[in-house]
Amino acid sequence: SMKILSRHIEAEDESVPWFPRKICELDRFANQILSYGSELDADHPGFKDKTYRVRRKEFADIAYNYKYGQPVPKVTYTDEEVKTWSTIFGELTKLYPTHACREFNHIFPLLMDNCGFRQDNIPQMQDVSDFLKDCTGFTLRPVAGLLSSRDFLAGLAFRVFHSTQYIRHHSKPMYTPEPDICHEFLGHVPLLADPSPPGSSSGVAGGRGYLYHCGGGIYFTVEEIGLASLGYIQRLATCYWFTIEFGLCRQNGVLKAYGAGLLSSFGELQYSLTDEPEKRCFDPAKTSVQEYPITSYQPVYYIADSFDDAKEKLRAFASTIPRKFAVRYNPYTQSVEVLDNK
Ligand code: NLE
Ligand code: FE2
Repeated sequence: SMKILSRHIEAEDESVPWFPRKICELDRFANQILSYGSELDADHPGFKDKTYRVRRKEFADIAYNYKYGQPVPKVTYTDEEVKTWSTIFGELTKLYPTHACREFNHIFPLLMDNCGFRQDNIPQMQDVSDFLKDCTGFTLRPVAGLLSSRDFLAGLAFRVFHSTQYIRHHSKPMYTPEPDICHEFLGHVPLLADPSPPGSSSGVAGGRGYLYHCGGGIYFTVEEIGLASLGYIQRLATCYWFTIEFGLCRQNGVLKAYGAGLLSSFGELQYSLTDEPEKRCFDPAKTSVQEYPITSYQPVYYIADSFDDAKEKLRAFASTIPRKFAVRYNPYTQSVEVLDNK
């Protein structure tokens, strides 16, 4: 059986990189943003737009300065930003009834009733975070751009979802390779709010929380942090990509989207359910090594038979990963405990 190591005894193996043990230690990720951040790449739609770049810098500064426990600063969105949101919100809400999985459609009206989801309003992050906290214990914290998979997944272990606060450039509402507030709020938030108890066998509900917390958070993140090999992080991140971000599922014999990257792009949401892209059965051993583009529609999607089935497969896969020590999350102290395997 396992015994808890004192917090003072560090994992001495230097091959295990640092990872957060306390929720406040997520503050250390703030300055570890990859590529985009406030420095936009040259082919980015906002690259030549001076005003947009300045605006992105403002959002980046909010995220850099944010510390655990503070309220997320309110943002007054410009008319142009609200217009972009409106276009996206309008197009997506036309598609959701036919294209989104049933759990998503069940939750969506609650967001409209409780946290300011409207076509003419970009919701405030703190309001959305408060609502999620009531539903599932998840909270949001602002992030300037892309975190590494390892950092992002580590946040999920604490039920903290790193969320961007800026909006995509107005010239390309249909699809963006970067996460933005539309992606976070319209794509991720609805299923993060799904309160069904873990282990419930009814669809995404339990399954989804599971993918995130036990799958994305615990089985998928915190345990793998004990691994020496970063190669595994890559595989776990790839499973995340093909489920949480771009997953399709079959409901009553009909294909539906549950991946956030689809649910926030009215271009790719439509495309994903046509015959054009290839569809394969979700199988972590194979899915985890699938290559994928990150700046265009996906050529291949993986279909989950049911969320319970996907969850079981993920769990079985995660248990095959060798690790040096196990960990568990203690919700009372919001900390990760390292367990000795002896
Ligand atoms: N392609 C998505 C969208 O346009 O909303 C964003 C994906 C972020 C991983
Ligand atoms: Fe995402």
